[in-house]
Amino acid sequence: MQKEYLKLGFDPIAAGNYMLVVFHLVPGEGRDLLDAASEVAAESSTGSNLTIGTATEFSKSMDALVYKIDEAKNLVWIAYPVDIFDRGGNVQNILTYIVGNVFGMADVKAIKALDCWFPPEMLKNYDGPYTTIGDMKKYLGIDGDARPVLGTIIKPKIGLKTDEFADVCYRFWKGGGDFVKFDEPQADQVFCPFEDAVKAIAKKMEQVRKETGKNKVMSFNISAADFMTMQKRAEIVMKYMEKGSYAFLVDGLTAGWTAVQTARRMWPDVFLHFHRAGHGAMTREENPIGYTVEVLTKFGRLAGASGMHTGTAGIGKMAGDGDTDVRAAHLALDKVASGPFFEQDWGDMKPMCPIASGGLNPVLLKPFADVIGTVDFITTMGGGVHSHPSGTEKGAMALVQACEAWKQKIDMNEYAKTHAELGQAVEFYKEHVEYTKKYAGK
Ligand code: CAP
Ligand code: MG
Repeated sequence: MQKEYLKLGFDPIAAGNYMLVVFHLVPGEGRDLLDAASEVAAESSTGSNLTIGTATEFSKSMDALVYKIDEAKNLVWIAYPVDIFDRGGNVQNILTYIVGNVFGMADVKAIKALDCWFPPEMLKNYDGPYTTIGDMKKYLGIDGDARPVLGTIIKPKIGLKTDEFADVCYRFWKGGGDFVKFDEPQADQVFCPFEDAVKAIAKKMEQVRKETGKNKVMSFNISAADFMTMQKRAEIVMKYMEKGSYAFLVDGLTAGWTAVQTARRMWPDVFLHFHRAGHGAMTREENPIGYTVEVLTKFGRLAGASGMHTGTAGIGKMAGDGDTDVRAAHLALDKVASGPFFEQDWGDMKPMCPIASGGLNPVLLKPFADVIGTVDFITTMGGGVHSHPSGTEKGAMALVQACEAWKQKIDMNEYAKTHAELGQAVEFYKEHVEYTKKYAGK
């Protein structure tokens, strides 16, 4: 037991200048909850497994403090002095403390960060989003239109050659879709070199803009092996594409938080799209070690992503609990929003928009839009558009029609009777997607 790190009853919010974390914690062999909690507080702040002789009065003032526990639920509340964090607004540094070594400690059998809270004075030191979905909607000319941004992901996930890739983008935009994204592994592959893809997409975007009179957006994955290459790819996009017509996608967990913040700081006026591939290892309900979707989403906003995948509220293909995803979406968007334990006031930090993706199709737009409680999100349907029986363009039209029906509060099945592409989608997805059945009937 490291008593130095225990201060039950202490009020860190009144004291000010503490970031708070609630952990679910199962002690290791021979440890009780308070004991294990003190070890976690030590390891995730100033200490080690032994009381060190080199500690000073000042260093002890930087100790993380266990200020509350709930034995029955295996919960511990730990307060972190904000001065221990890198003062360069560095998200990676915070995570290295609170979800770093503690995951590997023998003193704990399970540990999961369930929620966190940032004090107002701390928020000022982090970038937060600069470009928002509001800017994107303005560019798309839909800022007055109470609806989400309608998007797709190029599928197959990988393997299309340059012109094939650009053609799928064109067909989705021609069908009325707003937004296309690279799939998360699409980068600079031999069969679809990055610069060639950008040039081909730029041409197709120009063509569809002439044909439809509408602006469109493309989210290019600039994740790369190093920042110099990330920068090169970003510069290629900026060379060929009109400002506003592109977003930068970063695979935030596999490329890393520094990649996310580098993109945010180098190109603040470009929509920064945080794809969270790999998050399941930390966030899945059944994982005893990790952090929640809410915690991940809070750090995405702190780091300055303009939009982040936050799940489909249990309506799509990915595992995930509906309430969690809805909470995460509002933690991303709202000025004040509740996580599982804390209410976070983001002050004047701009909103980050939820990006809903994963097994969605036009039939699922309404149930998702109804449950998420905002129109400020981007929906990206990959399989749910490119598997439409009449192809991508009709798949996009079905998505647009599903959105029109939803906006006008017309029953989708009614609307489908006079909108063939949606009609086909309803029939097809009801047949081929198990979880769509229960929505197709309504
Ligand atoms: C969805 C997707 C997304 C995941 C991400 C995929 O494709 O492109 O990357 O949904 O999950 O590769 O599976 P579909 P999340 O539309 O074809 O399902 O948004 O939960 O991070
Ligand atoms: Mg994907």
